[in-house]
Amino acid sequence: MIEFIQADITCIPVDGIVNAANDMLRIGGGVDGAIHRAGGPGLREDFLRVRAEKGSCLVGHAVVTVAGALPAKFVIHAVGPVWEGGHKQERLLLYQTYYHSLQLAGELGLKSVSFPNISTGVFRFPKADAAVIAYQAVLDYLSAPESGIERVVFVCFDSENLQLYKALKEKEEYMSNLRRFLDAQESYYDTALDEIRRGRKTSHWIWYVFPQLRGLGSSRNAEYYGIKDIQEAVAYLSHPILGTRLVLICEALMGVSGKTAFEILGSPDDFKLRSSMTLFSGIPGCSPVFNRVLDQYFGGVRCAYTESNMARNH
Ligand code: AR6
Repeated sequence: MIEFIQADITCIPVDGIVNAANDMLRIGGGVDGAIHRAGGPGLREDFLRVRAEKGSCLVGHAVVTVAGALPAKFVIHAVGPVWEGGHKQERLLLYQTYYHSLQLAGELGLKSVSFPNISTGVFRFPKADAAVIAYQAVLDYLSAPESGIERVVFVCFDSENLQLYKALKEKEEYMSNLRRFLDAQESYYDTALDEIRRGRKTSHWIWYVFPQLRGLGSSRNAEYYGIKDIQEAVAYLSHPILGTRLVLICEALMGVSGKTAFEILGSPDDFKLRSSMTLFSGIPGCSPVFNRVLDQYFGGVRCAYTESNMARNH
């Protein structure tokens, strides 16, 4: 279960409180300062022990201490990324910060975990982006088979963050259905990228690496991996792992020279690529690479089925 409230995180009883720490494990201000003040000497002593032992913590990862006087068993000190404009993998790193914190909590056997809005204070991560990433990471983790966590609470300090999380609740169904792509790509994405880089697809992964609108094909895979509508396509592109990977493999396609889509992918996968690019190039604010693929491989001609169905369910 996912909850969101506006409160001081040090006052909410849970098994594990996640803290927004820094890579040098220096005790800072913001929520970090509040957690250390409320945790008192018990937390401080354990934190200094962990810092002496580890020295630092990588961005996207976390260290664990006892919680001292806080209403919790443990504090998970997670290091989010500093926002530097969005081109230094900040989105992926923030996703990993949440995901790794939950993995640690799961390993400790915790049932309930609270999060502040990591990186959105001194580290300047845009709040709306950060909320989508945090929510997606939690949904992905909770739907993983190894998850034993029953309750995640996003503790927002300000009302702006609270409103952002409330709005995401309505998109939860779309965001949680993306797990099917993560599972499939875990085994096949690297192979797919490698085949594209070598200019010849030799195995079967088209449905979940270049997703298309549902209804285009009638096979089990086409149905299962079919994108339901534009909202699901938007959620797919906003996913820090799935969206990044789609752009990356399209860039790899653009790096293949002197071959047609048919020569690289065969048929009908060349048409599936065109449908996928038609779908994703229609999402506002998307990467320009999808249109470039359409131009280079299809002379700019788009998939008519996809276009008309996108118009219908928009
Ligand atoms: N409870 C819940 N949320 C809080 C609280 C609180 N008591 N206090 C602040 N927030 P920040 P960062 C919110 O700056 O951006 C520290 O110095 C706050 O409104 O605490 O990840 C560390 O040592 C904001 O939305 O963390 C690092 O060096 C959110 O917590 C650095 O700051 C995060 O703001 C980490 O920066």
